[in-house]
Amino acid sequence: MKRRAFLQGTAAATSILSGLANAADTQTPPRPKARPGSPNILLIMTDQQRYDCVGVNGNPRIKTPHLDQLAAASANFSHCFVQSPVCPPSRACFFTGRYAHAHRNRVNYTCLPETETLFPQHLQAAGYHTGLVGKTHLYYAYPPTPDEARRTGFDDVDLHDGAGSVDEWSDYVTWRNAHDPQAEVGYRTTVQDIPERKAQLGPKDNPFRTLIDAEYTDTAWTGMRTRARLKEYAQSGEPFFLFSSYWKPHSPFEVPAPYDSLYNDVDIPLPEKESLDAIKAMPPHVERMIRRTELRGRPPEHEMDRERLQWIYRSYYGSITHIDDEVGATLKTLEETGLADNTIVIFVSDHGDQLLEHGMMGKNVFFEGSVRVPFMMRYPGQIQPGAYDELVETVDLLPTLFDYCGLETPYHAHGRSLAPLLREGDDTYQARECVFSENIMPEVFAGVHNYEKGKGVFGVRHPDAKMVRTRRWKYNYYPEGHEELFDLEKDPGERHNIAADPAHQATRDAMKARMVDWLITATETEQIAEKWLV
Ligand SMILES: [Ca+2]
Repeated sequence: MKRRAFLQGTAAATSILSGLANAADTQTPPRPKARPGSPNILLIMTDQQRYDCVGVNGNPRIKTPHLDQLAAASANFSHCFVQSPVCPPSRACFFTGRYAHAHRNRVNYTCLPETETLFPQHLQAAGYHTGLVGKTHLYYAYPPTPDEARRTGFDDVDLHDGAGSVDEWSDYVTWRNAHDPQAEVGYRTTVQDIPERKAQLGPKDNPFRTLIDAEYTDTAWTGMRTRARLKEYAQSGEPFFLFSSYWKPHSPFEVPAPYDSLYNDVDIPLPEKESLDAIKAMPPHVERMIRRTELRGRPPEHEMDRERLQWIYRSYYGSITHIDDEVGATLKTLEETGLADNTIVIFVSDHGDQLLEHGMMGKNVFFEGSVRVPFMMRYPGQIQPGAYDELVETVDLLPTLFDYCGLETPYHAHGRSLAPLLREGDDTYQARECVFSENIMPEVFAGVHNYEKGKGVFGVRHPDAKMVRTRRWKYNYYPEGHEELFDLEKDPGERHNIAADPAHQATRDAMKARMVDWLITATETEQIAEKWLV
């Protein structure tokens, strides 16, 4: 090496090393400038909100005026399906653009492999500033601390992953302890949990009312912190991605005044009562999910008192209206700060809630109540507003956003960009013929942990179940050959399993072939290198 070149090399090496040392000191790796004109992204997510629990989605009773207004200016999708009907697996699908069997974060409170890259990390690398407010349920390591949230790609973290056991790492709980004059009231406590209050409940009093004032709830805090971040970002002028993630309307259905009484005079239609015979006729994996409370020695959920169920519906609706008010205030802030025109706003939920359809509460199953979610996306001038009934998957969000940001979609992502569909005059979008979902329905939900490898729990094998759905048909496969086939045109309530009906064998076989095709091809890009070693 010539001396001059050696010196230059040494200087460059010293400069790189000092850069690395500085980066290590400040914890902020050097970041490139974002492309001029890059759009901002505001992703608003609720937890466990059904598709049909937004007014504009055909529900005449629920009050969601701000979401209805957002939908009118957005592409509002009627057939968006989550790729796994439970929090962390579903969220990991949104954030990696990959199916759950590929990213392998399969059940609650398990962790994402560190080989998976989440889209805030990609956006950081493209010069974006990133922020989280509320719940992530995404982590490489447990517990879910604010530092762990930073590691998943968020520069600014206001964390509330709270589900009781993780409250010690919640920024919301810390904030409430400092500000709420009634901080001693448990944030999931409802009036029915307090014997003297329960005794005073009249027929028009909601037993799910929380004693916390609305302004100190996690819903209000999430809205408030979202708006504070938007104001900061408007000042900085950097392009941003902000994840505004509400914990509600997730059970246990606590709801503050005045939202607790908003639906007092409304009789919300309840699902018909499921018979034990009908539940026993379902695949054993689904039956166990529905009857899991009995396995814990509690009363059967499917026999829940109808009046209690009516209050649950009123409380669930009340929580959604509360979120709607916060979303309305947030959209107003977006206007007032001048950010609205260059910000993509997405509203979506991570999965639904059965709300006693088919005899069960919660999710984890493939019925429409669990897998179909509200999904709307607004981007003034770029997205043609309207009702879209195409079948879409939540893994499509990542490539869609990357399309709008002018970024290359990561090689390992599985979704397809919706941008050509949403662009006026572009007919290049290839509609999906079917959508997929998958889930391990773990024994932890049954409250029993005596899983035996290869044998399951009480003789039911640990079920990794799969769903494939076209416009008309839904086919579900469970271990050891258990199947369901529903004709959604004739049987939208999914009450008649026709998988064994001789008249429908050709359809069943065709759906099963779709499922197998998906399983053997969904991750194929991971096996193909740009240059083959031959
Ligand atoms: Ca969830």
